[in-house]
Amino acid sequence: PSLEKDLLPLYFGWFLAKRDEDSLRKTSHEFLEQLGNLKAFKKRLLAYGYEDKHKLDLLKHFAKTPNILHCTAKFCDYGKAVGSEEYARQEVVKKSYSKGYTLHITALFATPRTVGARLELTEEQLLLWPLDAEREVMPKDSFPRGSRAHITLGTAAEVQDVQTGIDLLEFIKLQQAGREGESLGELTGSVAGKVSYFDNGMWMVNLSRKIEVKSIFSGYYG
Ligand code: 2AM
Repeated sequence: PSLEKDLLPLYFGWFLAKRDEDSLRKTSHEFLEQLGNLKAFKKRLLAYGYEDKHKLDLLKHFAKTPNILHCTAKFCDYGKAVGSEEYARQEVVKKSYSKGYTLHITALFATPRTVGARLELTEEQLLLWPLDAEREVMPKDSFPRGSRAHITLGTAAEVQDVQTGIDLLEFIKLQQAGREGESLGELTGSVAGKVSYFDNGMWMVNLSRKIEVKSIFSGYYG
């Protein structure tokens, strides 16, 4: 046994392969462009803090985009976050490290704060999902495991990345309460699907064809 402790990363997660990352960035632009051009969206600009439809460019609104597109599995904060050592010590985490995984994107969503992709984790991927991932940010509600799984695609200035998963759980909470959202049109092409509106500037498109992206499970130490 070594006396030295393993270094813990800022977070463990699935990192998109370069080619799929480039293509998902394009898909994200396409989503924001089509969403921003919807008549229904233009009528509901106030939620985004704009009164004049000529002033809102969604691509500019989400000023920050992550350097590396990924789905965070466990945020460790180099070991400062609760449960990081226990997480890293798990056999399944060690054995999955640097293995390839296909991620399944089922929906894209935008709120005044964040834009993201909703993921449907496989049974195998759920083994790497922390038991308290949902409770950690929304302790008062209960969600199926993996509900928070997402890829942050962008955030508005002053908004932290961690907000994307909170926004996603907000959508799911409404859906669990039986709210389907208002059906307000369809997007086409690579982002084809029905658009639902959930008040307060919360938009989601359920993709007619899931988007698959290749990824590698690893740690980010930057
Ligand atoms: P994200 O997973 O929603 O994109 C580095 O900050 C990464 O860790 C980001 O990808 C960020 O959000 C995620 N992150 C930051 N704080 C977190 C937290 N408290 N819980 C889970 N993930 C967090």
